[in-house]
Amino acid sequence: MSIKNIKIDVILPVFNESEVLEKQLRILKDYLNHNNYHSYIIYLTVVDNGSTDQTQEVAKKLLKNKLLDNYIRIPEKGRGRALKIAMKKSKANVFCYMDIDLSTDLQHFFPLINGIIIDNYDISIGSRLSNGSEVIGRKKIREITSRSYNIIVKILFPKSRIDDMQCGFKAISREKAQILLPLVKNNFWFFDTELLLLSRKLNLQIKQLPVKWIDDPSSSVNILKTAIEDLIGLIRIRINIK
Ligand SMILES: Nc1nc2c(ncn2[C@@H]2O[C@H](COP(=O)(O)OP(=O)(O)OP(=O)(O)O)[C@@H](O)[C@H]2O)c(=O)[nH]1
Ligand SMILES: [Mg+2]
Repeated sequence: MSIKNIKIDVILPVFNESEVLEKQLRILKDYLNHNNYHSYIIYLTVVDNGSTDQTQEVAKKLLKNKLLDNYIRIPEKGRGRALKIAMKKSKANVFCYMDIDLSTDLQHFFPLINGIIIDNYDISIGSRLSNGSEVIGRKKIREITSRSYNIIVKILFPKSRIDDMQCGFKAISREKAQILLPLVKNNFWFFDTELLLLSRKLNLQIKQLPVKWIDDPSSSVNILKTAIEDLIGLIRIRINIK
C-alpha cells in the first residue's frame, strides 16, 4: 500500500461510556497527534448501540469540539454489528478498532496499522497471549476463560495459528474488510473470532502483535452468556468451514 494520503479510521465501539468518553478520546487524540510520523490522515469514529446514559449527548458535544470526527448510533445491540456498520460506512483505507478503555498500550497503534500499510498484511491484531505479551491487572477468572477459549479454538481449528482471538485491538484493510464483513454472521462478541477464522479460510495474511495490556476492571461482558455464544459460534463455523 502506498503510504501517501492514507486515511485511517479508528473505530471505537461504545456502550454507556459517557463518563470516560471525553477523557479517553483526548488521551487517544493526543497520542496520535504526537506520534504520527508518516502523517497519516486519522479519523476518530465512535459507534454506539443505543446507550442509555449520556453517551449520545457527550458524543455530540465532542463532534462540535472536533475531538471526534464521526458518531454513529445504532438502535440494535451488539458490538459486532456496530463494528460492521462503522466499517461499511467508512471511507478510509485502513480500519482499526479498539476499546474505549484503551487497555492496549497505545505504543502498539502505529505498529498495528503499519502491519497493513507498510508490511502488506491484510489484517493486523493485538495479542495478549503470545510470547512477548505483557498483561497487567487481569482478573484470574478472565485470564483462565480467555486462555481456555483460545485453546479450544486451536483444537477445533488447528490451522488457525492465532494466539488471542478476542483482543479488542485490530486493523484491517478496506479491500479485505469489504470481502470479509458480509460473510461474518455474528453481531456480538464472537464477531472477532469469526472474522479471523474466515480470514484464515481465505488465506489472508494476519500479523499478530504481542501487546502490553493494562486491564480495566469495568466490563460489559457477561462471562457465561458470552461463553455460550462463543461455543455455539465455534460449532457453527466448524460445521461450515471445510
Ligand atoms: N457499540 C457497542 N460497543 C459495546 C457494546 N458492548 C460493549 N461495547 C464496548 O466494547 C468495548 C469493550 O468492552 P469492555 O467492557 O471493555 O469489555 P471487557 O469485558 O473489558 O473485555 P476485555 O477488555 O477484553 O477484558 C468498550 O469500548 C465498550 O464500551 C455494544 O453492545 N455496542
Ligand atoms: Mg475492557
